[in-house]
Amino acid sequence: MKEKLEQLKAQLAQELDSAADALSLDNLRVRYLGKKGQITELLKGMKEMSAEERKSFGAAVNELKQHAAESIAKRSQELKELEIKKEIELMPEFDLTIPVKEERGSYHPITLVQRECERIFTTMGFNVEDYPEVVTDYECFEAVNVPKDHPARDMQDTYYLENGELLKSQTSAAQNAILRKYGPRLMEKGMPIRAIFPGRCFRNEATDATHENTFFQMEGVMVDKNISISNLIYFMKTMLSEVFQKDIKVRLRPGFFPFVEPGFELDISCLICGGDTGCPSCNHSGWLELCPCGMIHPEVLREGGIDPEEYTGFAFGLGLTRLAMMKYGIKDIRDLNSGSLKVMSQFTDDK
Ligand code: FA5
Repeated sequence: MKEKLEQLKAQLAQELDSAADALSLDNLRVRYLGKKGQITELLKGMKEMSAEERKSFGAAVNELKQHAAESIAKRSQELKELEIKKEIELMPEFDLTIPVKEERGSYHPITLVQRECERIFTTMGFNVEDYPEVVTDYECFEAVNVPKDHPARDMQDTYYLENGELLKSQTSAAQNAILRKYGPRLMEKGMPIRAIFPGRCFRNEATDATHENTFFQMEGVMVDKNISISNLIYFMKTMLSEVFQKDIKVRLRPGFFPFVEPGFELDISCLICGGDTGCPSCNHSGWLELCPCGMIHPEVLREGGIDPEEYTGFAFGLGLTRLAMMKYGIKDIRDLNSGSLKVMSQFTDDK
């Protein structure tokens, strides 16, 4: 029996050498160590042996079994390494010293100004909120004091969906949700509501150098006890001087929006023509409507669950796309949606 074990061991060594891939190695394992494998079969002959013989033979078979398992594992590892070596040899040669062609993309100018505005407002304690692009008539209009049939609806030619919902025509659509979200905290802890909510807006408009049918706004609200127009003017001034990093001419004039009282139009002097001559980028007026704003109408506060007798607040609707135009000197707003890499690649993100 001892010779039989030696013979099996030698035979295994030979077959292992010639097993050239994982499949033949697995077949080999089954032939030796499987339920009906040659080593397993050896144990079956032990029934006829004496107790003494059984003990020593059993130990020898177990030793062979362990040897076989280890040799198969070792061969499997060798085969894997051989496989990797082969793959490496087949790889095309490359020269590590050739300089890399650095063609990196850049962020879109609107993304850049949006991030800049978010940075400015978050340092002043504002939260940044996200809001869906498809909203209900209630969110976009009724909740902000624009009931059905109100003439102010004509100011925005809205895209309606077949299910009655609409593509957000103004970021004001999020005002009610924001007031409801932060209002309870305001009342419990006496903390102001301070939030900005940038978003894409859609209007069925004829396009020109300053009008697109798809553009970005960034709405902001602040509500607390004793908020006044001076707070509004302070935040608008801070935002503009931080964005432009230089003095720019600003004009505040009365403006009508049903969700604010009083309401203002905040225009900036056109930075394309300098504001003196007028150009297509400012509709030849020298001024660009940038950020209407005002004190939140009591009805809007009430609809948002806030008592207008106790609290006041301001809101603004910054035209982010127009801000990007002015900041980067882009003469025509349509270039921003053109998808032209030639135009966009001028604005590298160094943030
Ligand atoms: C509004 O949308 C109001 N919801 C803003 C507001 C919010 C007022 C809170 C008061 C309080 P308006 O339609 O004027 O207002 O748009 C606001 C700004 O968005 C404009 O000043 C302009 O900068 C930008 N904007 C409006 N329409 C377009 C357009 N078609 N293309 C590009 N920018 C636009």
